[in-house]
Amino acid sequence: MKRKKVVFSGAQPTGSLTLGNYIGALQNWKFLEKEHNCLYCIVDLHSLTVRQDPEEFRKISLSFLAQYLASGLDPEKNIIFFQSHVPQHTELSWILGCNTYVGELNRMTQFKDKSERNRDNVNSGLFTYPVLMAADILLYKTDLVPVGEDQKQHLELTRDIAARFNNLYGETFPIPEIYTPKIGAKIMSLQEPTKKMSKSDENLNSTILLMDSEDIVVKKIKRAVTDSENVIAYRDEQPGIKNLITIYSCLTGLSAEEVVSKYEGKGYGMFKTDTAEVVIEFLRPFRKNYEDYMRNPDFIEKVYKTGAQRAYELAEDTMILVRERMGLIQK
Ligand code: ATP
Ligand code: LTN
Repeated sequence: MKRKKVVFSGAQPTGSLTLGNYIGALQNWKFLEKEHNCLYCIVDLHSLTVRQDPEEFRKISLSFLAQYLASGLDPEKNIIFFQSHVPQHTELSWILGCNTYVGELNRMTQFKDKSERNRDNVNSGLFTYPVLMAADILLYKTDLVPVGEDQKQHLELTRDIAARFNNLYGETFPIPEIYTPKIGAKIMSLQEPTKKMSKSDENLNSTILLMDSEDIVVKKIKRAVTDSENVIAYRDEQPGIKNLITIYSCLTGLSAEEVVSKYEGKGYGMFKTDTAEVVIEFLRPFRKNYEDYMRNPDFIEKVYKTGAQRAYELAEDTMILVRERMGLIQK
């Protein structure tokens, strides 16, 4: 029988998931769970590259797990776990780090951006962040990585590291492919629609959080920056409107062209009201599910403990091979 493809992805537990995270990544995670072996990780060690308050961090991490489940991921079908519960991630990260050049890491745009923004804490974890990400992916011999467009560069590096390892030590890792949505791979900030919507944005009006209340969603969409053309068109010259059309399209399944023709001749006011309605309709069941999961900490614990156990076994299989290939003495 043909081996099912392995899918791996993750998000950092910082802040709260945004509509950008959902449309760019989680919507595809759910789609892929049907026919693939999927691992969906909460990459808590990656979050430590920025200083976290320990109490708050613990809460956010658990809340992320509930958000994964609330967005519809089935814990029976998928392996859902915390990165820090499977120590092979950091072990492989060290080994891959010894096969990654400083020059390669220096080219990473996320490192440049994040070190600009955290000038007082440009730590070595921030620099080697992409190596840990490569380890996450390669540890499970992943074939497909569903992420947003901003992760393209990191995935290219992962592919280079995998190919280099295979060349030096023998065929070990499949070369993973990126999997992005056709439309919605980069949802933009509502306030600066030429910039990506990001959960760490300080301007709260820029992002729609999956946890936002209905009133807040209406306010944020009403305030979304548009332009003075007053024509609903899907084009780069109107990035604010284009972004709202994208959101509308991704949440309803209508194509961008269908959304445009539906609102032909209509004003921005009406389009924004309807877009807010579409978002609210989508968020309503999400919030209900989230609250149900948060009332059930035993279930949450069962999900992440089972997830870690299953992930550990797969990870150890790969590590036995990697240690062998590298000439490390087996335990
Ligand atoms: P941060 O601001 O903390 O860096 P983030 O919002 O970029 O966070 P991540 O945890 O880095 O979120 O990303 C989780 C997943 O969501 C990744 O696959 C990423 O590519 C995707 N993603 C993040 N923002 C967007 C966006 N605006 N549009 C589409 N996909 C996105
Ligand atoms: N760097 C990613 C999060 C991440 C990830 C991964 C995504 C860490 N490890 C492995 C896919 C596969 C981000 O979105 N910032």
